[in-house]
Amino acid sequence: MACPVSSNMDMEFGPPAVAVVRSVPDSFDRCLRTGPHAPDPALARAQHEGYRAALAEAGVIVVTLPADEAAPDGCFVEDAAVIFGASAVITRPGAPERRGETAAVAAALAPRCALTEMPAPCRLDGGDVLRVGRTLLVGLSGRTDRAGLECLAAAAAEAGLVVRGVPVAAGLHLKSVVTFAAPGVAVAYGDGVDRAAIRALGLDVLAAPEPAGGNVLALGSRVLVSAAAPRTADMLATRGLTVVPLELSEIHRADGALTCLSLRLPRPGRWCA
Ligand code: CIR
Repeated sequence: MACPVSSNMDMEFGPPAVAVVRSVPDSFDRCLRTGPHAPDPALARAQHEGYRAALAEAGVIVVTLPADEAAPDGCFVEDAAVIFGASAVITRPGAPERRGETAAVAAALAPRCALTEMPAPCRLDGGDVLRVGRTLLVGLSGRTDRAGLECLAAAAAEAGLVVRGVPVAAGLHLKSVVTFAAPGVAVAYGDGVDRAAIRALGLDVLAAPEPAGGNVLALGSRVLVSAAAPRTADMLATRGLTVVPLELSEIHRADGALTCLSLRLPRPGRWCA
């Protein structure tokens, strides 16, 4: 179902047509992480299955790439590309350990989008790119630098999109702490990102009460929310959204969340979160 547009847009928001995901490897317990507890790969795999099922229930075609044991963080496909619609950029991930993940993602996207590859020394993770209409807000984080932003901006301009930068003072990525929830509405956790930059996109910014509430995945009138953020879920439900809670404990242990587990391709003429 398409939803009304918000103010900076001349395209309608809607759920994605297709989501590309990648299975969780047995090596997931060797992922990059900042917390003390390694994730359990088997439980993470079950949670990943729940995520795929939630996408499918929302009418999204789910394309699942096989796990690669040499890529412990490979299930976080969002970081490997930025999709504009008919075209996409394959990123140069900010963490050197993750650069081997992009080839499989590029191969999966090649039949669906015209691809360009971000050259060295640019660094950019897709988790730092928040799309709202024709604007891409790019987080300047520990993973994404100014050169990555400028490289993305050049490719985005060809797709009719504009790029703006915003410093990320806390959190792994921009979308670790702020995401689009519904037309006109974003959720943000903490003060690591200047909310004026989000409001400048024409969005109201709702304060997420829990850290896991800063990353939700908007799928039309439905929104996926971590089960670790029940108050954020209630807040979004009072806005009339259909909230789908998902268990993600092992994904969070790897510093991941909802958006980073998929690459979403919009329906023709629409944009998606
Ligand atoms: C990493 O540190 O790169 C992974 N363990 C987590 C990546 C999460 N990706 C994302 O939020 N876009």
